[in-house]
Amino acid sequence: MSEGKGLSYSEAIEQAKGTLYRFPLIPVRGIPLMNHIANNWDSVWDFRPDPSDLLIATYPKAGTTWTQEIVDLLLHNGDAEACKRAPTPVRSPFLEIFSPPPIASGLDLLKNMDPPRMIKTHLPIQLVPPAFWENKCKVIYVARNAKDNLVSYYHFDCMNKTQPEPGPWDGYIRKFMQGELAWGSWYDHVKGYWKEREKKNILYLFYEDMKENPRREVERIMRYLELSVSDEVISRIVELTSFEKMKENPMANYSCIPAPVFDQSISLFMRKGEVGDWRNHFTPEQSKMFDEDYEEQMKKVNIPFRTRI
Ligand code: PPS
Repeated sequence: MSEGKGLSYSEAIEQAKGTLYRFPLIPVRGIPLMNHIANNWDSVWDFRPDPSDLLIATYPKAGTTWTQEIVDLLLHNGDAEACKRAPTPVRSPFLEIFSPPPIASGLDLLKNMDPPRMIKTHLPIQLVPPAFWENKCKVIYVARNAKDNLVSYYHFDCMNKTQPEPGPWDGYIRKFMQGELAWGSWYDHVKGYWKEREKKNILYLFYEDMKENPRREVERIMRYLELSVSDEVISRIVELTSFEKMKENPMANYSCIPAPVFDQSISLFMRKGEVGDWRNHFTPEQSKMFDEDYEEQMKKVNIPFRTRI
C-alpha cells in the first residue's frame, strides 16, 4: 500500500514522530486552522479539481467518513473488496491537510490520482477553492446537530495528538460556541453551506437522517451522483456502512493512523455513532446555556436539526 512517497501512514508517522505535537491554530481569513495548513494555504486555495471530482464537505465529526464509505461503495457497485483497496484517507484524500514530512499531504495524494476523485474537506464554504465552483463539481455537505457534533469533537480532540489540547469539558463547550476550535464556528459552517445549497447545487444531508433511515439517504446520494444501482446493492451498502461494520473494517476505522497521531486507546475514532449522546455529557445548566446561545446564533435561519430521533 502506497500512501504517497512510497510510505504507509504508519511508516511516515514513525519517521515524523519527533515533529508531531499538538499544532497551534493560525487564522486564515479569520478561520483557525492548524499551522501546517495555514502555512501552505496558497497551494490549497489554488487547487484545481476536475469537473468530475466530488467534494464531501463537513464540519469535523459530522459524518464525513460514513459518507465517504457510502459514496465509494456506490461508485463500486457495492463491491466490498474494491473498497478495501486502501484506508479512507488514501481512497478519499483530505484536501487541506498538511502534516510534517514525510506524511503525505492531501494535495500530494490528489496529485497521484486520476479523476473522478472523492475529496474530503472541512473548510467553510468561503474557503473552498473557487475552482470547485467554476468547474461545477458536485458537492455533498453533511451536517450533524451541534450538541452531538460537539461531543464527538471533544473526544476526537482528546485522542488526536495533533489537534490543540481540548482542556476541560466546560471550557470546550465555550470554545465551540465561540468558534475557537479548528475549522472555526460550527454555526457559520452549517449556515454557510445551507445558504448556498440551491444556487451551487449542493446536496445537504443530515447525520440524523442517515441514522434514522440509511437506505433513504443512500438512495438520495445515488440520485445526486446520477448513479443507478440495484435494490440488492443498496441493501448491501446499507449493511456495509453500518456503524458496527465500519468499526471492524480496518480500511474505514482509521486504525491506519497510529498512536502518535490518533491514540485510539484514549477514544476510538468509531466511538459511538449515535444521535443523542450529548445527554450523557451536558449538565442541565450547560444544556440551558448552550440552547440560549444557539437560539441567538441560529435565529436568522431555519435549518431542521434534530438532537434526538
Ligand atoms: S472526521 O474526523 O471529521 O472525518 O470525523 P467524521 O467521520 O466526520 O465523524 C466521526 C463521527 O461519525 C461517526 N460515524 C458513524 N456514525 C454512524 N454510522 C457510521 N457508519 C459511522 N461512521 C462514523 C463516528 O463514530 C464519530 O461519531 P461519534 O459520535 O464520536 O461516535
